Amino acid sequence: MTDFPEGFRWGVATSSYQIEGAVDADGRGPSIWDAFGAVPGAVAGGDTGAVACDHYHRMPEDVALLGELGVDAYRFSVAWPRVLPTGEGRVEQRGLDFYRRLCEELLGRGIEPFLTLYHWDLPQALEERGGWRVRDTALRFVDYALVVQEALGDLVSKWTTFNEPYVSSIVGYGEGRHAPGAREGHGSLAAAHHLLVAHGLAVREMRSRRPDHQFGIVLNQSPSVPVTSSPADVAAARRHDLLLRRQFTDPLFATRYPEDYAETFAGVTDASFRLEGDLGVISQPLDYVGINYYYRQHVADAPHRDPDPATRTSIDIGIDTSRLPDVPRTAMGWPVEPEGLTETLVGLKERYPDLPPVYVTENGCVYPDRPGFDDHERVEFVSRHLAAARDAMEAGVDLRGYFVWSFLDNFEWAHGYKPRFGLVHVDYETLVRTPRASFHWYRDLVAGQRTRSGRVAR
Ligand code: PNW
Repeated sequence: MTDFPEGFRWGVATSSYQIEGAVDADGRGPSIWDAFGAVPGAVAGGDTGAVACDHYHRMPEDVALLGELGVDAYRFSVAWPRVLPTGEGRVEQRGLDFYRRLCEELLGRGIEPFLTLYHWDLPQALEERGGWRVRDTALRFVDYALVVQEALGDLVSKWTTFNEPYVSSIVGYGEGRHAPGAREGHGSLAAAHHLLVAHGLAVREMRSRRPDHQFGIVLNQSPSVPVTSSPADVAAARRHDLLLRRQFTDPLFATRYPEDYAETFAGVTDASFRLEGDLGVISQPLDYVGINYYYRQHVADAPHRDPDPATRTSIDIGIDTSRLPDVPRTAMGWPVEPEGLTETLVGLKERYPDLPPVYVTENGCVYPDRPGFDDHERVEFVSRHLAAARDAMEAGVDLRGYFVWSFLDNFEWAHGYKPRFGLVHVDYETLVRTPRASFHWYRDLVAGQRTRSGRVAR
């Protein structure tokens, strides 16, 4: 492995609903994922996050494992319904205390907390008032963010507002594959916008209280590649790129709405959720942007499924993303294309010259387990993506760190527990944690890189 620069951050990532379990502990309120998990057929195997990895009760053991891994950064999320059980009003101190203890344990082992405020577990009470379709939820988010900053601001200085607003809005309110399971056009596009407004308002308020803190957002990004060079497929790939990326990145990093938005969503939305001044709020200067990269998107032109724009969902934009290239795939069925990470990072920098520094905040894979947890495919996957990240740095991208998804096997949303992304295997019967071969490999890699930077630093 080529060397990374001194100070490059090495981490692993998780999220609250995917690992914590303990959904009724210490006054936690229900989230949209608790409600969604109760809908028959919504999650594979009827799995729910009720127990998950029971991280809420096993946190010190898990942080000890992070210490063994030797990472210097841990990306996790705070569950809004643990802090404000109904999304607003009464603060649940026991929920905050858990995250305080987590941060103290991390710092005690020299691991910096990279805290995400929202990784998809909206308090159900707010969903019942419209969820992200309504602007009021953005205001409630700001209040929540300030409660957490006030409680943990002496321990945490890296604050990510949202993980993948695309998934919260378009997969949750458009495709319906995620909570809250809605299939809407206008509603899901309103959700996308309100998430961005919530981000901008929260950054503005949090920064005014703690100018010394660092603020960012995490976006899932990947190139949208047309399956042929025909004008129809090229246009389809551009529509897909708008849906997945530019409806978020243009407002965030260029203070504009994409010029092809109205045409792509004609009849689906009139964008009446946009208010005067929103772009100025959304485009707050950021200290970093996190990129989650898994695979490239391959897009072909296709007919709309619903001929009537008025009843169409936002994902029904005349595209087919099922035509995958003839390359090896992971057990998720995702094509392995590390060069897509280089293209993503370099492409972002080209489109947005003022892009803030970047972290790869998620990257990882699933393969079937074999006896002894010798997951050499994962080792190869991560090392090839690290090489691709290095290529992007050579090309001028200011990349500051890399986080493997994930530290532990966990609740993989609508897929339930079957896909295992962890460097650490979790036995869901006994909850015993067993490091895989990739854990030991990553530990050695990180140790080598950190010793090297240590030596350079002295
Ligand atoms: C990420 N989808 O994104 C998430 O941030 C993690 O929580 C998740 O476990 C990881 O990827 C692996 O899937 C996703 O469209 C992005 O279904 C998109 C989807 C799911 C997860």
